[in-house]
Amino acid sequence: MRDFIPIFQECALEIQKILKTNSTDYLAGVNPSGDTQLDIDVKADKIIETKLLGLECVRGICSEEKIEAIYKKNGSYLIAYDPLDGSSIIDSNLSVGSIFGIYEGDFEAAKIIGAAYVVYGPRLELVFADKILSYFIYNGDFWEEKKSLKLNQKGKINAPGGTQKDWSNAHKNLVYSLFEKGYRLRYSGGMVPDLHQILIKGGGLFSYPATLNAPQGKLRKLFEVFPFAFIYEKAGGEAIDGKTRLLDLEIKSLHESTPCFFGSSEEINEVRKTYE
Ligand code: AFP
Repeated sequence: MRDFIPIFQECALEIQKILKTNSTDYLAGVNPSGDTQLDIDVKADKIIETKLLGLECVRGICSEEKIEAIYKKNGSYLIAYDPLDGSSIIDSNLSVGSIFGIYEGDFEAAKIIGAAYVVYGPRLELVFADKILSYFIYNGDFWEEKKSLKLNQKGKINAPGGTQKDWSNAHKNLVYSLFEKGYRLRYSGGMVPDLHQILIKGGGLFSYPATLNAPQGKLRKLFEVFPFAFIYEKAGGEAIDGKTRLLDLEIKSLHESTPCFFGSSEEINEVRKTYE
């Protein structure tokens, strides 16, 4: 499994190059999840597809940018990925990311056995989880492994996603009650940097609830939610849809989304009290 680390690192370096040099113009179409597509979304997707399908151990891939999964005859791992998450904030030069989930058998939460994400920011960073969580920073020559990341029981960050006027009253109360307890707003609109920040600072809450305009939330189970749920649990945190553990959810179609909450135990308990 750790053989994927150098592969994800190679993808990260290639994608970082196109981020620095290519245009951030939108293409005419939308991807299968309904988001407008950028030229670099498609290029990043191709880089990852080529690398992953070239590996003997990979049996199939599916991407947020593709309607269907692609399968080969042999191999044992299935990889679901979001090649470039945060397309709508690239033009403002904020950090964006790539997200990977490694599955064995089927593209299902119960079958996830590893996950990773890359942060393209002022620095290039990779977090990889299988049985343990590993954290790497690229120093210009090679990837240096750093001390692993761990969530405390409680943090100070409140990162609430979604259109606020479309939040339920219960959700509004949850978000505002955290501010009243001293939590600080930290939200960029990129899932990767927002969740990375909570991990780096040791705790907090990221929420993307069901809203009036998105009753199933916005974030996709396979490409965004399950990989981060896996990583947060490995870091000692929790990840739920309000009531149920995200990694216990079923999935009916590749591009399905779900409400989701990621954080340290104390904040997730507040979410449970609100939603149960
Ligand atoms: P884009 O890829 O369209 O920019 O969406 C990013 C994203 O899927 C995720 O990275 C963010 O957490 C979430 O959307 C932000 O959504 P809101 O702008 O609705 O809060």
